[in-house]
Amino acid sequence: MYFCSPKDMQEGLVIRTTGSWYRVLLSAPDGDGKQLDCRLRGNYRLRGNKQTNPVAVGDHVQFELQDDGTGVIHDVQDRRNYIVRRATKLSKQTHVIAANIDLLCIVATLGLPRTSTGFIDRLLVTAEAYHIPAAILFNKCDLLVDDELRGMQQELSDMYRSVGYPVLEISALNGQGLDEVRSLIAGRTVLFSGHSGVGKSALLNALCPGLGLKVGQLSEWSLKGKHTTTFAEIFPISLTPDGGEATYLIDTPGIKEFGMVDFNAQELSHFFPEMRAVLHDCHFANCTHRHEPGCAVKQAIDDGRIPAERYRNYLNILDNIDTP
Ligand SMILES: Nc1nc2c(ncn2[C@@H]2O[C@H](COP(=O)(O)OP(=O)(O)O)[C@@H](O)[C@H]2O)c(=O)[nH]1
Ligand SMILES: [Mg+2]
Ligand SMILES: [Zn+2]
Repeated sequence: MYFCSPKDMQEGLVIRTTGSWYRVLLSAPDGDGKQLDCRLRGNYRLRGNKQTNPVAVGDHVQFELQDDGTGVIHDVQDRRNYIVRRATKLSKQTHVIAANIDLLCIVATLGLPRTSTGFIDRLLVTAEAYHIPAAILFNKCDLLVDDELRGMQQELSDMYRSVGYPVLEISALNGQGLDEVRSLIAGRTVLFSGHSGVGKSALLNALCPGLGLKVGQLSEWSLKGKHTTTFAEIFPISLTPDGGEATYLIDTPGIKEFGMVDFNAQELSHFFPEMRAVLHDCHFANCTHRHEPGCAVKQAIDDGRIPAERYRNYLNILDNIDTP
């Protein structure tokens, strides 16, 4: 039996997990980029038994430094949010992929390849369900060469801004909007998601030239190279040449697309902020906003307060829930 005084405890961020080892980045100001490997205290108890892994990438932990230079994790801070994967299709157990995500950046393109609003809305709904703030980056804006295309882009951007999401029109190729992306992500832990080919790798390279990601590869962007893990990993990057405040990129080589939350038909409209704002005025408390009388959501669509396209995508997702 021994007692550990608080001064022996240090704090850090879990950036990689392999088996029973956790790579921890020490918190500033003592940290200064220092990393060490930690194990979990032997008698560490899982909170509940629904999750297979007690510590995940993105967790803030308290650890005690050992004589051999490794650490022992004593405590894991409560998570602001986390994304999970089911251990198996039918299993109730879930594996936490990453925790404490500050921002989901959805990278989308009007063309080459076209990203549908249905796809964007599914990602937004998932982010809402996970309590992760989301932003949309429309890349390849250098390809908007005529008024018609520019008009289409404007309409799309306006629609998502009107329902409350930050939208940036950018080009990884010519640098348009990249300063805005830098301010959006600076100092935060960010997950990038979007179809293959929209320019995620090109964008990250443009933001942080040292990364050297392969562009034009079919596979999902991945920072690994050095390691061959299929687990999620966090990469501290610097957006300024002088190596200022770190930004953390989450790489999830194992998952094709950010997604996979189970929700029921009743909950779905709560994940559309513009519907959430009015649905308490629906006549029926369990309104699905399809055809019920006295529906405040349908009224808001008629009044132009809810974009018809968002509502169409809502109905599509609802149909998929009803007939999985
Ligand atoms: N015109 C244009 N092409 C881009 C832009 N960003 C990426 N690309 C091209 O789009 C293709 C796919 O880019 P990549 O970064 O590999 O996409 P990822 O699959 O999302 O990582 C490559 O041929 C890039 O050169 C952009 O802003 N404008
Ligand atoms: Mg890529
Ligand atoms: Zn309704």
